[in-house]
Amino acid sequence: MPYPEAVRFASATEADLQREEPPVKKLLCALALLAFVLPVQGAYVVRISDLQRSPTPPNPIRVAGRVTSTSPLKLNDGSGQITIAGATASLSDFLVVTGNWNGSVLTVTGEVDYALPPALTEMVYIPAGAFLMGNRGNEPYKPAAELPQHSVYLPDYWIGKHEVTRGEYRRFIEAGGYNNPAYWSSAGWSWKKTKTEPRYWAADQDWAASAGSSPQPFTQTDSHPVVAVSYYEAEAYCNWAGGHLPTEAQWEKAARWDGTPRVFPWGDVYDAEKYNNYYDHNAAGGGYTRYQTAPVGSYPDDASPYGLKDTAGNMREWCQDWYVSYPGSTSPFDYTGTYRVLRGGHWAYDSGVINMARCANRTNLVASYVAYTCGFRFAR
Ligand SMILES: [Ca+2]
Ligand SMILES: [Ca+2]
Repeated sequence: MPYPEAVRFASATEADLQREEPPVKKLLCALALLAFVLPVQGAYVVRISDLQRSPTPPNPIRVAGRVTSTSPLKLNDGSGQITIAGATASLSDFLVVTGNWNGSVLTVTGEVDYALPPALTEMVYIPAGAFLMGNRGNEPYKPAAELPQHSVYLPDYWIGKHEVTRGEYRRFIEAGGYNNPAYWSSAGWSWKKTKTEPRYWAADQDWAASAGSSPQPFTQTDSHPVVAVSYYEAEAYCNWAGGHLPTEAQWEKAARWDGTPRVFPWGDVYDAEKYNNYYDHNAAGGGYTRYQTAPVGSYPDDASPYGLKDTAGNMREWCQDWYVSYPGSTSPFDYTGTYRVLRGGHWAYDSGVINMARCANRTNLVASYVAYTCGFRFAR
């Protein structure tokens, strides 16, 4: 086994791993995703995307990637995808397989390793089951894009309790992931070009001054959310960390479901003081100086029934879906290939502040969009 900490998901909970792993071990685990670029005895280790450029490596070869389809089995490493024969796995499993490549299919001949390093962040387990997605119809705003409310069944999954922090994103950068095309989609890699870090990465910022107001300088710590990441930068981090962006359905269920859907994470009544937005006066969010993010989890009331923090405010969050109307919509639309969805409100001024804090709210942007209101959450 090339992966000292290879973990089959069912054998340990994320919480167990978080509790029991000493920091050095956790670091080793985080680096496990990088291990497949190192030679493994008896098989050439090949990046999936390289199979398109160099289609006939000597067999057997060893590849790693995430399962994006189970029938046929397809592995994706963030920049390429191949079909696998002779093995089965579940959607989103991270696999390392050894086999023979014939130019279009890899037939597994060796063992199948499941390798998921512990997440860098605390993860919340959401059990399988159906929930009601979309606007309840009696909410203070009823955009057509949120209708109709409909039942969605989701298999169980894990989602970050917090938005991804600067400290976590720094690990990705320092491990070389930001500059490794293996973790980027081809569109993301061509967008990134020479960038070496997200915009507004410097700790000291003054977004009030840059917006033409009186200065309101503040310092972003490692506990503050990473800001101004494009969809591509969020996606690459998730690939490196062995997971993915939440789907809209995963995000919404975790943000509001309590047997019935809440309008806001804390309940049905709006309160600007419960979450980090432009009008609250919580000291963690700057008090009366409005132009700043807050360390994740600073607002105890911005908590969903499952325990997720900051789904109403702080950063709005990229989801992996294209922006498409719900089944049965009377105003159908389909922005597949154009707009990605974001969920939740954010810290900055927006005239739709109450509207955006609702769990059913959907906003959308092109994947390359960079703004200091946009962050993300990690799921697997
Ligand atoms: Ca605020
Ligand atoms: Ca948020």
